[in-house]
Amino acid sequence: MPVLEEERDDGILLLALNRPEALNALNDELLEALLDGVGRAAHDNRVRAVVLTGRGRGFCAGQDLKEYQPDRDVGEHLKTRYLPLIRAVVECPKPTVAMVNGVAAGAGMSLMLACDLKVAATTATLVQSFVRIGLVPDSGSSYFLTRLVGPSRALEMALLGDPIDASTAYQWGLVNRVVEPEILREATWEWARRLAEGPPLAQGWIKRAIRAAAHSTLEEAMEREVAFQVQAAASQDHRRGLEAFRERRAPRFDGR
Ligand code: LHQ
Repeated sequence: MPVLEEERDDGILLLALNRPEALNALNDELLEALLDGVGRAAHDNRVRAVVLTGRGRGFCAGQDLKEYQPDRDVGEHLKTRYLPLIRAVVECPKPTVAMVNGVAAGAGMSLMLACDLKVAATTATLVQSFVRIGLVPDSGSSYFLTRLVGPSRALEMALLGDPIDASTAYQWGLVNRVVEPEILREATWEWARRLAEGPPLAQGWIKRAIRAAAHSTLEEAMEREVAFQVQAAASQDHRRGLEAFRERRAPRFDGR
């Protein structure tokens, strides 16, 4: 069985971590498959939205601690595998959705946080488990967490290492939507389908603008908005959007 399963449904690409016996912990093979999968999705015109999920009862338990040896060069491991993966998800021009079916721990939570939208099952939990094994948040967790929940809650999660349930994650703004496990796929698909029908060029610029705004001044953000808007306004998708609005019908976007 492949450690990463791929399913395609029109413009939606599902990447499913498939090591359920280890709650989809990340070993070298899975890390490589994920980086390859997200990288290919970025360049494949048929892919218009990417959904990440886990098979079995977990989303992702972070680094596989059974395969990991502490005498290994951790810095090198992070820099050559984890950081490129987080960058690839954040910089992917297609919208990414985490379908959080179960526990997301350590770098598994970082991976979830790197996605643009998060739909969680009521049974999902999030845990900054690093401190429990004497480590510190990595793979973007300190960055994403602090921006999403503020330093006080970020410190609570990172220092205590206690799991939070899906409803707390929703109240704190760590996930966008919480649904019963039976309808997790349906609810995720509702959004993924809409994203896959959206204007790809504008979506890419929206991602870049919002991500960059987190560390920009108002002036810098507005300048960036102008630059992206000039390009968006010159697109065929924009003309199609306007026509559809005037004719009171749904637009068809194709990324030109
Ligand atoms: C696992 C794992 C796992 C292997 C559950 N590995 N088998 C990057 C690079 C370099 C240095 C290190 O750091 C990093 C980044 C990181 O991600 S560090 C953080 C690594 N992850 C963790 O510390 C989480 C470890 N796991 C847990 O704390 C718990 O398993 C959680 C809270 C995720 C789930 O708890 P439970 O629901 O009670 O499940 P469980 O503990 O019974 O696990 C089920 C099985 O999955 C079990 O195997 P077994 O054969 O006994 O049934 C676990 O051993 C296995 N598993 N996480 N990371």
